[in-house]
Amino acid sequence: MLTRRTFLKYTGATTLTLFATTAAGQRIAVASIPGGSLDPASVEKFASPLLIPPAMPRAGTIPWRGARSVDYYEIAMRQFEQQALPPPLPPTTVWGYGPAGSGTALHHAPSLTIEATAGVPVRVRWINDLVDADGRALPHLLPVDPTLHWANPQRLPDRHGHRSTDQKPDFTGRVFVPSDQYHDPTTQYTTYQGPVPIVTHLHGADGVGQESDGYTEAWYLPAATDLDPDLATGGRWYAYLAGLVHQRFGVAPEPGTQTSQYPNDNRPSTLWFHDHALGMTRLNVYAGPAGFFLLRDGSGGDGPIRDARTGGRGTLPGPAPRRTDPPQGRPYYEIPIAIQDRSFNSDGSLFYPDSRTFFDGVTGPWLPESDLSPVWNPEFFGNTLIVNGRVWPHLAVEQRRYRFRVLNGCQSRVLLLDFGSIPDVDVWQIGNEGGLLPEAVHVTGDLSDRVLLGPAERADLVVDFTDVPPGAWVLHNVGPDEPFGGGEFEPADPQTTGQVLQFRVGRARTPDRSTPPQHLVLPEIPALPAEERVRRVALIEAMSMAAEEAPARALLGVVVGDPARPAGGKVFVKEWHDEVTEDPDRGATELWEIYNTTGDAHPIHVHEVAFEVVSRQPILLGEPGEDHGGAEEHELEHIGTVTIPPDSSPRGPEPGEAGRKDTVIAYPEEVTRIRMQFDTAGRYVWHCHILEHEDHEMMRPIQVGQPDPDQPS
Ligand SMILES: [Cu+2]
Repeated sequence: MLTRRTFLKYTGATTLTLFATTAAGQRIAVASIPGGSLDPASVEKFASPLLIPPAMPRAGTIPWRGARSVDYYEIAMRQFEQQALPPPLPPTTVWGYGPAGSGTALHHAPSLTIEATAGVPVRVRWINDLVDADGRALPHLLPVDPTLHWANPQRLPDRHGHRSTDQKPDFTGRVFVPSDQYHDPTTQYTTYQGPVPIVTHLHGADGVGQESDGYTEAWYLPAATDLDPDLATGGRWYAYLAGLVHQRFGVAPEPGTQTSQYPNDNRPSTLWFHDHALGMTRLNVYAGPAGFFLLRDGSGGDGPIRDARTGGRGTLPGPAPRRTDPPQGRPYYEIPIAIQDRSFNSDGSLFYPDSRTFFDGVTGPWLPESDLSPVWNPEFFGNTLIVNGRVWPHLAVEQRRYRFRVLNGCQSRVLLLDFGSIPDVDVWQIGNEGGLLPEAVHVTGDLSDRVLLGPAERADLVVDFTDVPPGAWVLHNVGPDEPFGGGEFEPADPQTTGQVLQFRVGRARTPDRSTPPQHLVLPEIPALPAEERVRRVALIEAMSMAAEEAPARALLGVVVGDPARPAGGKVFVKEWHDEVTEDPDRGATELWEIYNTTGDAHPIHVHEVAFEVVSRQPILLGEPGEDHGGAEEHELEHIGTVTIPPDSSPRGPEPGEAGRKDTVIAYPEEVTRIRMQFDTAGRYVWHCHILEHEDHEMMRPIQVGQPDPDQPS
């Protein structure tokens, strides 16, 4: 038997308030998902039109060696109000990205789309403009738990008395209280109320330099007028990476900003950008900042696509919004669709839990009296779905083909999109995170009308409404309102999170010249070189020693020894601050075996690469044996073993996982194998994209090539 300390099994603790158990032991939904004071059932559905984000205006172009020029953007993150809920419900205060020169007129959450061209680098000056009208720093919209390994701009000391950013503060001798009860810093501590650390990562940027990747410890505060001089204005890696930007691109460091240059060397694909600050990504992203970054080839397309009927050029549905479009826009047949989950209060404000009690009813004691953080929740499921920033919108479509680039931008939620209630719709998946698939996958023919998307995954879909009768039809979500494990589960509440978007189908107004997806011949994708080494890593969930069935942290680790041998491989926990263990040589191709020892599926994302999904295989989990050999080199516990049963065999990737990906679902009690080539030297990360997990601390550094002697230790 496994002890709770070693391998976690979710037992439904997250859903005690939601489900009752029948006599036969089956769970049945009894209530909607808890959330803010706004009852999601009271929100009128499909009242607002879907916002199709226009293209982000450039600040200019810059001559650049080798390339024709660089597309240059200045993008500020600001706080503003947005009508996320349908009127007359009140607007919501959110954060979002927008052009720095336009106030907040062009700000939105998610933001306007960056349109990029392969081979033409994009340079962005990202500005932390979370300040009020007088330039004073704004506090976070949401409760920041100060007990995680997080940005920590106050440099609160750790348990060794060491004062630094990017560490886990020690609150010995103090007790957690909500901010409105906080009055005595010698005996109490509370949520962080100071200026907000941010750093932007372009998710899916392959071959990006470390100086531009948005390293999680390279956050920065706004250049506010009232900054406390005791605060660090940037994270541990901020100055070093800003120095590299200066060297490589000639852009001098400037407080409150981050300059990134994306080479756009990867295949045409659907990328997105979002915040990545250490230990607070879940909160920063929930507040709104995210946007699409669409990379196209030099002709505005996706590489050489042919029509099998003629052998000539094939065409995908379009156009998408362009920078040159008139302000009122045009008819668009290529539309990005970001699906996110949020809960609201009746005043329109975003709801996010301000206490761990919300998650599983545990009432403490909290750190430092136990191992439980007072505010962090192990997962979060919003009780509404927003699409491109609006709750349950509608989209008027014609009886023709559309291209939808769908992003799961949720916190913890795995989506299982279901087209099954749209009569005679024909759906094909043509791409994923890494660009077009080698061949189109027939979703309505071969995949039971369903598309599975873990957090941060993308699906490029051609949806053909040609034969759909005029009328209003709903795209459903039948994924779970709780952690996804890949097996049987209760689908999302059909009244709320079970609905995504309504299509209002009308007659075609223009001829459809796009190639029917069954006739598409998509570009070949060269296979990666054979791997030079196999690296074994682990996904781990640590349970609290203080409370029953209460997850305390999500973690990564390493596996030592070959799990295919009878003795199995030993699993060791690695925390964020532990020495780097994932250290590929520059240019090396590696096969990573990701051993999931937890009870849930985790969407695993690796920065800087586009990988191949190779296979998955069941594993057996075991308790640590008597032999602790090998433990000396790993400071933390040997928490268990993983073994590949001799009678099991690997299975290949799912149809939508062909080609290249940057995020992959690792199922419980399985090893997931991915192959990737690390082309660019520097410091990056790999992590779970369940944002609550990533923050505490299911994330580890990657060091590609030799570390620079000048880089932070
Ligand atoms: Cu996870």
